[in-house]
Amino acid sequence: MGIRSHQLLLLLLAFTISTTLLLVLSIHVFPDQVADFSGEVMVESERWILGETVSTKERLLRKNGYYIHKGDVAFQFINPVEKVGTPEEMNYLNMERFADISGKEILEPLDYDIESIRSPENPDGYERASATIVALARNEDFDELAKTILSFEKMFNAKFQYPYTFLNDGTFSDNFKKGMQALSKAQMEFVTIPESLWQMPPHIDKKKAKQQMNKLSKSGIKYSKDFSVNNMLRFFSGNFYHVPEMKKYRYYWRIEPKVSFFTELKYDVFKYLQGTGKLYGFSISLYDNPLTVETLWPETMGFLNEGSNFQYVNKKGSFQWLTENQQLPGVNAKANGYSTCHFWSNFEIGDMNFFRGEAYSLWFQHLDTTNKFYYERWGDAPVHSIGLGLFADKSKIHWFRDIGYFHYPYYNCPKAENTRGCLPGQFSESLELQDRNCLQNWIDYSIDNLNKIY
Ligand SMILES: Nc1nc2c(ncn2[C@@H]2O[C@H](COP(=O)(O)OP(=O)(O)OP(=O)(O)O)[C@@H](O)[C@H]2O)c(=O)[nH]1
Ligand SMILES: [Mg+2]
Repeated sequence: MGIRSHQLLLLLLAFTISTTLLLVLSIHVFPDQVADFSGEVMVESERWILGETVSTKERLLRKNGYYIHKGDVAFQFINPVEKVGTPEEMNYLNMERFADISGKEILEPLDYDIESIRSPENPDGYERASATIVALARNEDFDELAKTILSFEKMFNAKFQYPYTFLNDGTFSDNFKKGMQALSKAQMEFVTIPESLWQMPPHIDKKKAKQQMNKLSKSGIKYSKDFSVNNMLRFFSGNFYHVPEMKKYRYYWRIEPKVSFFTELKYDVFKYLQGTGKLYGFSISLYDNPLTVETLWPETMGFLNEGSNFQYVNKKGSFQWLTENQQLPGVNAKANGYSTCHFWSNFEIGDMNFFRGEAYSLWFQHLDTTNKFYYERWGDAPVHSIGLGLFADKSKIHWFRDIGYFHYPYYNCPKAENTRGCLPGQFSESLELQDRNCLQNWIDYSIDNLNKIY
């Protein structure tokens, strides 16, 4: 029995309607599945969806937030957790989310067997990790640094006695040395930094540097006439781990004058990093003044696009945190695509092998050749942060949420039974500074499961 022509027509009509329906459904109801197609079919369908021509690079950038190819590396903020609002609303939303998180009582990291790295009964025979507590200071910093050390000893180091390395571009006085040694039973080394690692490189145009720093100082940015601030920032960016006395060690904990610790720690933080394979720990994350890093991001892109440098980028990097542009879009624009979010470097616990490694070293050398540690006043905090954000797996960067800490004017303060003297969740005493906090962006874009860590 043959099919009649009107039956054939009906069949054809039904087929056309169902395929159109399927196409519409696949685009609107299952957009991810569509986005997972590869090749020209995808590009064609996306053209259809967006009504515009989209190159493969553009498509991947919009999908992943990064495009990493030889000579062609780009990053883009793609709003992965779909936060919507004006900058003010975004600030408020982030504050609320952060307050929620801070309301949870925590104690120690959950992603490691902390019992296996408890403080010893007697620190004398303790087998320590390869680590040092490092402080850069001048003789006149003695009083303020002594207060830090007293607080640090009480909260952590009296139990472990990790050795201290004091660094200075000048010479430490006998009073400084004797006074410090009286504060702790731990070993102490007092080091004069080799000039080659500290001094302004000879090819810097001093007149130009002075003009640039004068300009910045009018915007309230701290600098010193003798360029010691620039020397210090460059030293911490790319040289502190090359000081011969530092080369003995793998891990460091940086401390500073005028900081406070509020948490009594009962585990070895260095062994925590070592055991988890983590590379870096921070306590506070905030936006920077974009005037000091106007071209740090473009110069970095220049490096990544040279030769085979694209290969150094870690595909699991913290790209969204580095490129976020919702809370302070003006800051991102002035910094040419860099959010300016950084780990505040007056507190750092890290693995110096990361900084000594090929990716970070070559990138730092590239940055150094631009002379912009002196012409723009790049800081060690954004330099460390961009380096880590690009070359390290984000899961290897640890927010030491449990360590209560203060460096004027910002806090990290957990709600924890072993933390006293700070207000849980407080970022700053000044309400006006609240929008400087970008820790919530770190939590949203770089931590897969916060509850697994604390
Ligand atoms: N030896 C030496 N140490 C320095 C010099 N400049 C800064 N430091 C130290 O480097 C660290 C950072 O300097 P700070 O003045 O605290 O810089 P900052 O944290 O950006 O600024 P503050 O907000 O004032 O603390 C501190 O440990 C200082 O003691 C210097 O020229 N020589
Ligand atoms: Mg300081």
